[in-house]
Amino acid sequence: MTTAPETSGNWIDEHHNGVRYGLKGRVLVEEQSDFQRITVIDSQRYGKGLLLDGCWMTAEHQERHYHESLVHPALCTAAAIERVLVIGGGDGGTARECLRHPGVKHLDLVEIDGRVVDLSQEHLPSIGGGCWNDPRFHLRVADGIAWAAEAEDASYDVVLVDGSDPTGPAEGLFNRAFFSNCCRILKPGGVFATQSESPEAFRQVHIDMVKLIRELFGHADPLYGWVPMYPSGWWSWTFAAKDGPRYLTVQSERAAAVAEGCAIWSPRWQQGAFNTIPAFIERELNP
Ligand code: SPD
Repeated sequence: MTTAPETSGNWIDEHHNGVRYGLKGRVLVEEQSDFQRITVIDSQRYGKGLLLDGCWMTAEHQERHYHESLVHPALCTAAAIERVLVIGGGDGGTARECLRHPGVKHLDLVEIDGRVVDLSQEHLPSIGGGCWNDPRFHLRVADGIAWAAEAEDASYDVVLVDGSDPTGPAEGLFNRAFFSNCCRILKPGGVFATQSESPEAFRQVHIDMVKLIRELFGHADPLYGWVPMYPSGWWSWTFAAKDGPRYLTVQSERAAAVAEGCAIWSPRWQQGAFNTIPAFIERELNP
């Protein structure tokens, strides 16, 4: 194994609850948009990366942990996948993974901050890949909370929430009103998924989210994986459906269409990731 030589540059850290999570690199862009502070960096270990309000969002050489974990468990298990809604996800990584599924015919990506899209396209083009020019892809620079509130009942097969942490512009992506609308706009047989924070660094937020989503949809379970630069590195995504825990059963034809191009996700990985629920969380969720 070779180790990259130490380069000059500064430590760029996310600070959370008395711990810092950092990469060595240099800042390429630092700006205040209408919604948040956006930082684009070039790091020694993971290539170019993005922070919002000082929190890690993505980086070129580890983004697949996050995007594959959010997308394929939903896209491989929903009854149909023709119409997909992505709320947040302005770097394009979630849309890119969705559009690898040939069954997706129409994808709305609703991102509140157009500067996240512009800067991702300019500095992190590999993350969105071909999504920006895919005829199935529709970029809506708009508030995802309002979009979900105004969308028609049963209008999407899959709803994915790729927001940031529950402070700042993403705060409203964690509450009852928002999740109720996500449930309402999901078609029968549809699957909902959201990033659901760290079971270690955001333990109570994580547990409260899973409980709330389960109450509203009827069925919801967290899946556990890793995003090395996020707080604690240990992360979760929560999947929900109204007609039973269909997100547990992978459709083999869908899986076959994407598995070879995945670095992390596979049907076996998915089964294991749902099963690695830590005992203390299982006790809280199933008292
Ligand atoms: N602490 C990070 C929470 C997850 C943020 N979403 C990442 C965006 C990647 N598309």
